[in-house]
Amino acid sequence: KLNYPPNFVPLVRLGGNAAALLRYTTRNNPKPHSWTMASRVKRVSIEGNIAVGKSTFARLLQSACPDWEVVPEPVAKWQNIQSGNDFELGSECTVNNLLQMMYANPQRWSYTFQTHSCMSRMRTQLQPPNPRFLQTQGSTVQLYERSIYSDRYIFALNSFELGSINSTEWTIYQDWHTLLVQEFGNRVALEGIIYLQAPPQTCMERLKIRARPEEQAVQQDYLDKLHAQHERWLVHFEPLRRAPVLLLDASVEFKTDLQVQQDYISKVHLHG
Ligand code: UDP
Ligand code: D5M
Ligand code: MG
Repeated sequence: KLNYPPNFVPLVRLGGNAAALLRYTTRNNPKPHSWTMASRVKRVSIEGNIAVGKSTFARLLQSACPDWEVVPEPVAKWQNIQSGNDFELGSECTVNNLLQMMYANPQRWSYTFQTHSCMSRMRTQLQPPNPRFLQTQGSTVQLYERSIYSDRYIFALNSFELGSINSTEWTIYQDWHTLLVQEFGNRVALEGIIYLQAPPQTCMERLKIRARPEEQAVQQDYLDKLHAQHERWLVHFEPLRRAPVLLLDASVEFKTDLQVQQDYISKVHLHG
């Protein structure tokens, strides 16, 4: 028998998101906001090529909009996969860097990487907002760096086109991805996308400045392909037109130029 707290009202008919959020707010706050307030969550993702400046832009938005919940990309988790931690049996804990394994041997590790990154993003997108960010008026905004959609329509697709995942793996990937999106549909749907667009050469320069060890072998050619995938997906792909895409020119130095920052932040506000 399920033991609901006294103020829990099952709202199953409102859908998964509603029920999950209510459970969350009920558990964390004995006097939850009215349901209609808590249910208005806007999920927005920042998309763009590797090293275009997504994390930098997310940090800018976080300081400009402190009431928005900015959820970072779980890249540190991919660099730190712990296995064999069954201490009771005395086995050693091994730490694997899946990001490095994928770049070192894409044929062997790309499918594994895609399953892991998509599951971690799915988990992120299903997270109800931290009560700290729940708004009593207007919408609660959750901002992600990339999404379960770019995982599929940019990276997994690209891996398949490059031959790093084979046609059997691609079929299996699409099968479970479609099922997850169908099942969790309204709990993961994006309300909008911010597309940071820049020539792949600029991304290569920034990738070198950042100097993440795992990415040392990344070639210009790979960023060119990812750029083409972004353009195909965010500029030309019909079904996405339902989620408005705000295109920002990331080739300019927005990290240091305060005027550009102000302009982009006001565009984000105008858009939303
Ligand atoms: N960067 C920069 N100018 C910009 C934006 C970013 O020099 O206008 C640098 C940033 O400091 C970092 C690198 O580019 O060293 C990649 O940025 P970030 O990690 O934000 O990129 P992401 O991979 O998250 O898109
Ligand atoms: O992305 C973080 C790093 O992770 C960068 O090297 C790209 C890689 N990445 C992220 N998602 C995927 C998927 N789904 N497949 C393959 N590689 C991926 P950054 O752009 O630096 O924030
Ligand atoms: Mg980043």
